[in-house]
Amino acid sequence: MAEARERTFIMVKPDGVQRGLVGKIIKRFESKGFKLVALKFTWPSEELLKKHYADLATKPFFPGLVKYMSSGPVVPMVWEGLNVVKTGRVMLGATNPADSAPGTIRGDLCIQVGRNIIHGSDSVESAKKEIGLWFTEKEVINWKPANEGWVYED
Ligand code: DAT
Ligand code: MG
Repeated sequence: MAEARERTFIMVKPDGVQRGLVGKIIKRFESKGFKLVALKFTWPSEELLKKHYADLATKPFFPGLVKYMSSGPVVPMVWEGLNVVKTGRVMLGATNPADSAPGTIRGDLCIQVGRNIIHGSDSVESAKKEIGLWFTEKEVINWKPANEGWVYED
């Protein structure tokens, strides 16, 4: 299924790591049926985060955002599957956890916008940009999970 090869960039932010939520977050994407194709544990530089959030550079919260995001290790990942960018955003919930529906990751696991534990690409285009920023081509793995035929129709 060619459409099932869409990819998104998901990252557990420093507060998600410090709070021990990495496994829980990975589990949600795994249980859904999405395929993990890249993952690392890394303490990101301010330089990388400024590139990652370049679109928000003029926002008043930008300096605080970069400081928070570079305050500890994070878990960047690439997940693959049908409509994974859009569905991934739905699974994350609204940017501000005060507006995130219960049942979403942010709705269930955090309270404030400046500590919202997880990042997810907002379009296929930004996913491509973000994946290229955080991973080399070799680090993104093409593989076929044993259960794939049971997740998708023929
Ligand atoms: P999202 O992470 O849902 O894609 P975004 O791209 O608009 O949201 O913003 C990136 C991050 O910046 C967001 O996850 C948390 C932070 N942020 C956004 N709006 C903010 C605000 N008004 N005050 C503080 N932090 C904010
Ligand atoms: Mg965003």
